[in-house]
Amino acid sequence: MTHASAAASASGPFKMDPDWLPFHPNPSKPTFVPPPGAVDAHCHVFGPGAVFPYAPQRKYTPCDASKEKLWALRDFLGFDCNVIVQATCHGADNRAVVDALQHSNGRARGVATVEPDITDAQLRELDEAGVRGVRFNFVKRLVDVTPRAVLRSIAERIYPLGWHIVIYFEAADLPDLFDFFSSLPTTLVVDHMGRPDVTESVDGPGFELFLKLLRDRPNIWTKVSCPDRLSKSGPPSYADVIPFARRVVETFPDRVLWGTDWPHPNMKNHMPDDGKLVDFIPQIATTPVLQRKLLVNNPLRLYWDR
Ligand code: 0GY
Repeated sequence: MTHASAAASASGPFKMDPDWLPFHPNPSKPTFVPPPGAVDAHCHVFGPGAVFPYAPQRKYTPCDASKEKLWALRDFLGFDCNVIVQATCHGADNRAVVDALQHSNGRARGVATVEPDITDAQLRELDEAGVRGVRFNFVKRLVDVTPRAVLRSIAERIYPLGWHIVIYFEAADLPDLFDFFSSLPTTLVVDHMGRPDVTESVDGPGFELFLKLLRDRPNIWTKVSCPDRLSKSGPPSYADVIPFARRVVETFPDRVLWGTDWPHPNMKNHMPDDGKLVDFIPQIATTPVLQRKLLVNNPLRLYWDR
């Protein structure tokens, strides 16, 4: 796969942030071959800004990252399907995700961001396009805080559709959010293992609280994704993240998902090689049975049950 990073910029009236790192121009071919039907269950599309404008309230302006580039990466890495998660730079305007879903030949599902005043007809349209969840974001550098009462009202609206809620927060905020998450009615999917501090012990109190959340609540899943965001030891092996992800995969094998996080928004110290991220998978899911659950059975159950 080749696409010049020089071509990776925002389009239309948008200029990507000066410190923005574009996605890897030429990822390596992974050694690990994903099982047939494998799903990249966390990735994004950005714009193109000329067609799908970035939101006025966004906290960053990325490079464009089109659905065509995402499909090319999917094929190159040996995956069959994608779950495209609405990125905060598009606010609650889900048109770029919906467009990608509608052009995926059924090989993509989506997670949207919605406002509480969305109508039932609009929710049904998203569902018909392939949306199966909404995302609640608690990371303050990405979004302004939405009151919990508003989030709860959205949760109650989407529950009858059988959708789930993807939640993104940082480990330091979990004590405050724990009871709120426990009280939500739907399946929840925690992004990136709740962003643990991997300089702490995998048996330490911070990660134990996260494990307790999943132990206490069988409706809570997690993505064992983004070693590149969590690691202090760095690429290409992200060795310090392995014990955390492996613990989660082995303890909750039927409630884990994996994703590339392409095009890797807001990476500041390096841009991961997507091929190396795929080679991380057998380090954390060490048997073919665990790999099949992580990459095929679990995402199919959550996103392709209809
Ligand atoms: C991720 C992580 C990030 C960004 C977003 O929607 C987003 O803007 O999710 C981040 O900056 O940590 O999961 O893509």
